[in-house]
Amino acid sequence: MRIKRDNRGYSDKIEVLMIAVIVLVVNVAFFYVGGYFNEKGSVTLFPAPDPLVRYESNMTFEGNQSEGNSTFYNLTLNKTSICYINLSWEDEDHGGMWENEPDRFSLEVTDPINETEREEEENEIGKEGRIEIIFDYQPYSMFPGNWSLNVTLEEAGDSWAVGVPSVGIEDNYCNYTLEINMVDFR
Ligand SMILES: [Ca+2]
Ligand SMILES: [Ca+2]
Ligand SMILES: [Ca+2]
Repeated sequence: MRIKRDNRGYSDKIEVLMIAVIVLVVNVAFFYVGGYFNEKGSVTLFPAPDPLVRYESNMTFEGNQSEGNSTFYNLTLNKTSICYINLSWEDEDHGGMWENEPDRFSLEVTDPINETEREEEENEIGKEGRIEIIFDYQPYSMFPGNWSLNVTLEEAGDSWAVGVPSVGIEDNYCNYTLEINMVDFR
């Protein structure tokens, strides 16, 4: 009987040891498989997906636009999650005696699925003018395709002599910069 009791005690110890080993193995397995506790406290067996990588590509065009006329751009752009289209211009400075009235541009952009956005702005006197149009497809992306852009100098305000309103210099044109910035997450 004693021997049997001793044996039973010994086998109980083995069972406890086995359980301890299993717990240790499971913990180590979790560590290597990448299991982790998420914020809610439940266990996930797979690691979180890699964060998306940001890809960027740019195009820049410069032009000299005559008053009342347009320049069209037909472009094939990359796959993009967000497309920023920026038109900027600086009205000519005719010197301290002259005040050059604002130039007013419009920018119209059509994407590959025929969505169109149009903005029209004039510069403050003596300052840079700017139009920004943003196409945001997040969390999706627009496939590579044809975009059309239309830059129009709607009006080029003329220069007038300060204090002599009837004396002017014609302003018939304006230089501009058109920038396209495509951002994609993959
Ligand atoms: Ca003019
Ligand atoms: Ca002007
Ligand atoms: Ca001008």
